Amino acid sequence: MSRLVVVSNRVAPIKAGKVAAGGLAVGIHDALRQSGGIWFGWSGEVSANPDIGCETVGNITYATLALNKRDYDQYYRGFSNATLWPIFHYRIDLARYNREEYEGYRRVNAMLAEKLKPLLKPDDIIWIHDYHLIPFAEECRRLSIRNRIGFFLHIPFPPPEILTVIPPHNELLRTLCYYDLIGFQTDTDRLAFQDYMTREVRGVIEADGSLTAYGQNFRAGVYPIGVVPEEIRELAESYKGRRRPMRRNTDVLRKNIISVDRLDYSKGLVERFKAYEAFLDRFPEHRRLVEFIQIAPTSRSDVKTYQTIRQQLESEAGHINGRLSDLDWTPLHYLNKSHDRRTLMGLFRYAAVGFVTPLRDGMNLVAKEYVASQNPEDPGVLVLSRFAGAAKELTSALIVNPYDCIGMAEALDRALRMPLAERKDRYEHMMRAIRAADLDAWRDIFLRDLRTFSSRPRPAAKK
Ligand code: ADQ
Repeated sequence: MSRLVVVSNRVAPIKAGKVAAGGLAVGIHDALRQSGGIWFGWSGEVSANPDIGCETVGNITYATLALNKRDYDQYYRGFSNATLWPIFHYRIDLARYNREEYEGYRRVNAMLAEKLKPLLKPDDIIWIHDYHLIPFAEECRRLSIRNRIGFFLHIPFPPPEILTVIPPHNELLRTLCYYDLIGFQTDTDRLAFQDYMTREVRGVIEADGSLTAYGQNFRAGVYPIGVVPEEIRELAESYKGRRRPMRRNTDVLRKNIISVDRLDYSKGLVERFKAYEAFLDRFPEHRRLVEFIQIAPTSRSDVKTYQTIRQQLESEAGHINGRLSDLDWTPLHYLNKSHDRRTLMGLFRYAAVGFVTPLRDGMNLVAKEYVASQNPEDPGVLVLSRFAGAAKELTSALIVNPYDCIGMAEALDRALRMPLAERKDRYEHMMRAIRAADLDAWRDIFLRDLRTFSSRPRPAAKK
C-alpha cells in the first residue's frame, strides 16, 4: 500500500505515547499507522526560523515548521480566520478582505508545498485538510508533483452568492480544481460547490459523475465525519466525577443541560444563553430543578471578532445569574476553560439534555459525542440546530432553529419532560446513524475513493 501524507494547518503529534484528545487526531493517526507516512504542517510556533523539525514515532514522521510573524498575521489570523472562516459560515457581516493578507495566504501555501516536496515519494497519497490550505494542490502541480491529492473541507461550503463576496473567489476556486478528489461534510455543501462550478464558471458534470472546470477534471463527494462510539462510551462509563442527578446543600435533585464548544461566533452561544433565559422565564416550574453547564474555552483570541463574542457572553452570563440565582441555585455555569475528554464524555452521560445549537457548523462532533456517551437504559435528549451538518444524520434529535429563541426554550421544556420510551427510541435511531458513519468509515471511504478514482491526466499548473 502506498504511503499516506497528511497535511493540515496544525499537526497533533503523539506525546508520551498518547494521541492528542479529539476524534480527528485519532482518526488521522490510525490512517497513518495503517500505511505509514508523514503528517506535515505548522508547529503552532511563531518564529523567524524556517527549518523543518522532524520527529518519527513508529512508522509515522511528524514534520512541522514555524511561521514567521508576517505569515502568521496574513495567512492564519488574516485571510484564513478573518475572511474565509466567517464567509464559509455565512457571516458576511463579520468578514473583512485585505489583498495583502490574501497574498500572504497564497505565499504560505506555496512555501509549504515547496518544503513538503523533498519529503515525498512518487506513489505517496496526499490528503490535505481544511480551508487554510485550499491552494495547496495547485502549488504542488506547479512544482511538478504528480501524486494523487485529496482535499477535505471540515467547515461548510457557502452558496455562490455568499462565496462571491471574496474578491478573488475565482482564483481561489480555480486552485481547488487541481485536487483529484474534494470531500464535503454534507450534500448541501457539495451542491453549493457544484452550483458555483457549473453556474459561475460554466464547468461541466461529466457522464461518469466527475467535474471538469478551469481545464481540470476532478471529483467531489460527501464524506460526513464521525466519531468512535465504543471509545466514547468507555470514557463516559469510566468517569468518576460529578453525576446527575446532583445534590447540593438541599434535597433538590437537579438535571443538567450541557453545551461544549470552542468559543466561536459560529456556535450560537449568545443566542443559546438568551434561549435558556427565555426557558426559565416561560417555564418557571423548571427553576431550581435545572442547571445549564456551558464549557467554552477561548480560541483565536487575537482575532477581534473573537474578543467581542467573549465580552458579549460574559455580560449575558452575568445578567442571567445576577437576575435569577439564589443562595442555593446558580442557573448557569459558564466555564471558560478546556476539559479532558473523559470528563467531557462523563458530563455528557449525566446530562439530561445536550444543547447543541450552532448558527452554522460543518458537522459538529459534540452532537455525536453527546449521543454516543448516553446510557442506553436512560438516555438524555439531544436538542440540535438544523444548521449543523450533524442534523442531516441525527434526524431523531429535537431539531431547532437557533434564531428562534422561544422555539429553543420550548424544545428544552419538551426535552426535560420527554418520557423514557421516546428518549430510548430517539437514542437508538441516532446511534444507528452514528455507527453507520463512524470515524473509520469517513477515513476509509475517502481514502479508498482517492486511491481508486481515475481522473484524466492533468496538465501542469502554469509557472
Ligand atoms: P470544531 O469547530 O472545532 O471543528 P467540533 O466538531 O464540535 O467543532 O469539535 C471538535 C472536537 O473538539 C470535539 O471532539 C470536541 O469534543 C472537542 N471540543 C470542543 N470543545 C471543547 C472543549 N471546550 N474542551 C475540550 N474539547 C472540546 C471543525 C468544524 C466542525 C467539524 C470538525 C471536524 O467546525 O463542524 O465537525 O471540524 O470535521
